Amino acid sequence: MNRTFMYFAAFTGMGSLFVGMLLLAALVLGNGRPVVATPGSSATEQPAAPASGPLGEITITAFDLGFEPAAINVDEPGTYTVVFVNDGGIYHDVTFADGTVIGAEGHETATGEVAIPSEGMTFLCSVPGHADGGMTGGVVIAASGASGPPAHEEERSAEELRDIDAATTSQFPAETAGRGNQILEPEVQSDGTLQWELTASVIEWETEPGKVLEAYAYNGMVPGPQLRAEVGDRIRIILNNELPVPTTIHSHGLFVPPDMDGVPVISQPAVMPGESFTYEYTLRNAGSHMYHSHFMAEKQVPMGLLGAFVVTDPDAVDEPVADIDTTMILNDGPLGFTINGKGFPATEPIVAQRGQMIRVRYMNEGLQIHPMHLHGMPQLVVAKDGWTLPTPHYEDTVLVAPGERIDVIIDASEVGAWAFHCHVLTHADGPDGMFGMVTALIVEE
Ligand SMILES: [Cu+2]
Repeated sequence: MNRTFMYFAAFTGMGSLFVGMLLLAALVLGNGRPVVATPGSSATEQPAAPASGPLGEITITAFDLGFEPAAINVDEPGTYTVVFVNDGGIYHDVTFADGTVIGAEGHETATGEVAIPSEGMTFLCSVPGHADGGMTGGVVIAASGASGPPAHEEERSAEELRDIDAATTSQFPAETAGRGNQILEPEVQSDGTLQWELTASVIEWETEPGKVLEAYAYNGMVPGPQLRAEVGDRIRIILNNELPVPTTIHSHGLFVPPDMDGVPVISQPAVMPGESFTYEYTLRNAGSHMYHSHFMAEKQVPMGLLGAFVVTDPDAVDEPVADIDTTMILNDGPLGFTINGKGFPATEPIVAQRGQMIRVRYMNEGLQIHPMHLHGMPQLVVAKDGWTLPTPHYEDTVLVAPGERIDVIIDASEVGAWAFHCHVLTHADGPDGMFGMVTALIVEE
């Protein structure tokens, strides 16, 4: 894959540039070190701290998604009052490494206390995905020198910033264990029914090199197996639940009978651990669809219980022609910001020959919007939620909201390696360079 990297090296400057912007912002906005000695009138006893009352005040401002300042110096260990200003639009918290949590709804402020030990302490936002998105920081004791939390961008030289960014990007596409979204061929029954068996279980999933996380998976992969069939097919999905919790499967975007819709109580009982449930119906509408858990979905889907369900119509007259047909399943949450279950540099590039037409089926199974931006070539938007658009149109940044599927056609006209990433920049770039929702389109001559 050396050749891939050589192409890709051409745009490694993107990460450095963004980190440079962060550094500049930190220098401009960094409002000194807001540590002011105050009498400890409202002190509570903190056994871990050498002093009995707050030594001063630390102000941490949260935004979507980061902390300002992210690196805080205090003069000595001890208890500090923390003023947590949430300038973001959604709930954030500051969770210190000792378990102290101070949270606030959007545009609100909360106050608490934290005992900073002599070695300093890191903090993050505990809302799933936010730490990966950049909401991390640390408090260091100024007098203690080099010990303490990892260095932050303010403390790194330009050469270090360049090298840290390059160290990640040069691994692309990095090897990791497991590959999701693999096509699962159905077992064709004697009556013609296409049958798939999906077993939900807890697995360990490597999202980036060395980053192994607990995940929920169908058939041991995240995303689950890709199902493909045609309009008019009779299909059967047997769900086996080997999770320690109930689950169900909802077929997202498909016409189904109400008792096959996968919503607990409304359409079926929840499928308990050790139980199975069979979904069976005839496919009535083509398009890029999905299947996913509909039980405590805010946890189970980000944890990995999701997959692509692509239905084609052999009689369609308006179907765009494509040489390469690929799905890009977007997710965010406990597994980080991922494309097809992996974060950069473990994402897979799309490789095409010049002149080939590529169909990308975006599917957003996450909790956040992801505007997917391709460098070098426009994207022709041809379908939304499985429905072909009467008038396709070009975009260079295609917004994919949670639950949406957007199909695009890319004419691979420009030879080279082109960055392909979510343009919520905190989903794609951070203090250590590019990560998360970044991949590349490589067009070969
Ligand atoms: Cu995004």
